[in-house]
Amino acid sequence: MPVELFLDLFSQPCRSVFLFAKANNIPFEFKKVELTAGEQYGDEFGKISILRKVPVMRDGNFILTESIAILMYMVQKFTTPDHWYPADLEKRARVDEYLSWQHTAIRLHGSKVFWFRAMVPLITGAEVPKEKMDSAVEDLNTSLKFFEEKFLQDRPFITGEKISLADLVAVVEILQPFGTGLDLFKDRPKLSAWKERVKKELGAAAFDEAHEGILNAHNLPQTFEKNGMPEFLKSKLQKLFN
Ligand SMILES: N[C@@H](CCC(=O)N[C@@H](CS)C(=O)NCC(=O)O)C(=O)O
Repeated sequence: MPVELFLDLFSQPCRSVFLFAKANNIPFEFKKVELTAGEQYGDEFGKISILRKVPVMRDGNFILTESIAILMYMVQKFTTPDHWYPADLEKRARVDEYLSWQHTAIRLHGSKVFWFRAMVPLITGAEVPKEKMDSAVEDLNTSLKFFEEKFLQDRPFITGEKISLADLVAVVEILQPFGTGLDLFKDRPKLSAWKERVKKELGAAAFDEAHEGILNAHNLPQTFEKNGMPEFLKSKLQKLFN
């Protein structure tokens, strides 16, 4: 029986799990959890995870949350090529270093910029004040500078010549704020060339499939017109940014 992956491709960690499974020909059943419709708070999903976040993986009776844990589980379970999570001590440590850093850097700041540019105006009907927006973009720019100068340097990929989990997790996070029309690649030729290499390694078709929703984030208003604006998003917004 294939593993079941509970996903919404609007979510960065879901895209990393999805793309990893695709790139490694891991058979899986795609269980859609529509976040904008609040399906993560329904009874059905509550039986899968009381954390009420995606991604979640179910392999037989074994249920696993947290994208990084899911990726590492798949690495071992499906014995994927070494470069994803190298056995070499120092290379593996580089992957671990990036995966540990990114939560409170690119993920945090990129998500904030995504919310400020795409979600807040939809939920509140008002733009985020300029100083708040500028400060969020500045934090993201600082993280991207660290990404280029410390993690990528002049290598094709974070650990060297080959793609790893670190590149995968990085690219899906960077594309989240990019999806709001903020061209983060414009004056960053190194970052841009790296993104194209990562896309090629993951497979352009799967990459485009995974990012189709987020790269059309301008269609979110229509989604909410269809589904209505869920209450949970309003309270989530308050908790996140007040
Ligand atoms: N650390 C978790 C983060 C999971 C997470 O935050 N998922 C978000 C989407 S990106 C979610 O499901 N949000 C639903 C909600 O908070 O209502 C991971 O890497 O899997």
